[in-house]
Amino acid sequence: NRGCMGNKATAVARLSPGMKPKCHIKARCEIYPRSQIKRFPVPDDKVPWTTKFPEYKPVDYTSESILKRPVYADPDIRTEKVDPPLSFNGCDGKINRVSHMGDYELVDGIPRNPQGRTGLMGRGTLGRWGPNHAADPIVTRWKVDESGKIIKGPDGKPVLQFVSVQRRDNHQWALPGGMVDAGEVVTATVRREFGEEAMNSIQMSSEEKKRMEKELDELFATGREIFRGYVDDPRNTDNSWMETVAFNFHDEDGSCLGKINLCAGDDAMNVRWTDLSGTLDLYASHVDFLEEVAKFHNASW
Ligand code: RP5
Repeated sequence: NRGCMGNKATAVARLSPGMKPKCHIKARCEIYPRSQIKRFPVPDDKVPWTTKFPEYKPVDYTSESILKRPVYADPDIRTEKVDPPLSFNGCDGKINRVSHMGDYELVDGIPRNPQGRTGLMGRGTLGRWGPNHAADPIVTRWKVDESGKIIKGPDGKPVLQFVSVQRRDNHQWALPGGMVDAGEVVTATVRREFGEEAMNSIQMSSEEKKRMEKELDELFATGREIFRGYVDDPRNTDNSWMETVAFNFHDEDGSCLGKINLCAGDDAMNVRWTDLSGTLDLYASHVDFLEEVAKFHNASW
């Protein structure tokens, strides 16, 4: 049953033309995030499951905090009998286990990363077996000088700016995205996460929150889907991985964003406007989404 409640993430990978899924790199980072666990090294040519790799012995790691079963985490299906079994490639009530990349394989009942080997099995710090769904807002405006004239980049094209946050867990700059809550639609996730991470809505009074919701209405009314699929996230494992839907909310004349007060909150320690450019170094595969945004607006890259 694909008719998941809430999250309308579906099984179709909608990569824009020319945006081929790349071989994952960050999902093979040497040391697994927030641990001292070393991944089994996987050379580029051994990433696809279809390539034989008899010496492959991935490290088995699921963090203590995930094994303690916070609300968003699945049971350990390798050690516990789960009845009824988790509905992989389908939905468990409000939990969406459908991949944007199409059906994923199950090996001995355990999902297998559709992008290939990562050097680590288990769930690492991810809660779900299989896809862990997120959503990312890409809020953009043109960069202007004091007189309001749009500034051009070295390639002569106008420069776009986007709202970036500095992640508290690894201090890397990233899009202010986050996990889709059970039953939540992705369009609600992007708006909620933007509020929490880039406007610090969690610390607002109900009055301030109401005002913020109004300010965000206009900006979030027209979003364009930029990317839907696998994220090359350093937390990915052979059995659990991140997927996202990224939307671009563009304020052409700066009128919506003029009213918005950026303030870091929740998992973000800093927030700022950052110029789009091919030299950006961002968390996971966020740079790839921004390149698409630059192309769409014919902006400097
Ligand atoms: C990335 O992790 C997604 O693109 C999204 O930005 C983020 C969601 O995870 P948390 O920020 O909630 O840790 O893969």
